[in-house]
Amino acid sequence: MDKRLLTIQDISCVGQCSLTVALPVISACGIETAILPSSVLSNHTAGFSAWTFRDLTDEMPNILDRWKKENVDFDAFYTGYVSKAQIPHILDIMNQVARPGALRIVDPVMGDNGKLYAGFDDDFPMEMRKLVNGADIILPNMTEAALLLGIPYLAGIYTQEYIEKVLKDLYALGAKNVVLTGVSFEKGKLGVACYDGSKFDYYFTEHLDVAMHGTGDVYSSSFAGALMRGKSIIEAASIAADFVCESIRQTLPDADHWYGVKFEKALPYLINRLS
Ligand code: PXL
Repeated sequence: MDKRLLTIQDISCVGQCSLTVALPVISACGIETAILPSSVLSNHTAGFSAWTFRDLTDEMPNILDRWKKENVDFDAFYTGYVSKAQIPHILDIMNQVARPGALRIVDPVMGDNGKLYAGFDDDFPMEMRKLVNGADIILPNMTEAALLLGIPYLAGIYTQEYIEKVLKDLYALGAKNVVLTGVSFEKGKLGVACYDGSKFDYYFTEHLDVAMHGTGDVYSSSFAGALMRGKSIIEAASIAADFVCESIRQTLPDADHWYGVKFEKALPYLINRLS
């Protein structure tokens, strides 16, 4: 049977993030992608002056009920930007409409550059731990790692010893695999560190020194798509890193394009890497 993935995150109508990234990217990987919108915003919250927000928590149990009656189930769940109140509903969904061996891929979307995104309270990271515990793979950036662990956020270049301690501490929160993004051991190189409880894996790319929104969602979506296509965790983590770089390269010529990356133009590259 072909694989079917459910992704749970917001619809930011404009802004090249969350579901407007996950749906096209994972579909382009050849994987049937079902969506559960956690909320609808006019645009994302990082850089626009304001936004509208419609919470959809109340629909979650209704939708789950329908799916159970229709025998709808999934091979994988991939969660992104969600709220505190949604976490128990998401756990219900993962428990009740899973095919045998279904994967739980959790991007603990909470913040970037050392700060929580607007709209999340300081107690959110403790709730997010409930999604992390029991996940097959978590994909935090360095900010989200610090928030989950309750440690200060450090920017810049890290020692291997520091990164491996962070990976072990994240693993101890109950995730079977940790894929940590935004890792750098030397100037000019940026990448990802993976830990499965016994061994560490690394992959680095050229550090394109520009800050662009939505790259975390482009990363996690392409990781999920590649993993569902049968790639190993380190292969999927590497393909996703290269796809983000290619998306940034496609965006650089347009200096006015500030709110996201032009991942659409990089999709042929991603498809090529998977074939
Ligand atoms: O890219 C993460 C993200 C997702 N959804 C919303 C956001 C952000 C980042 O700011 O605001 C609504």
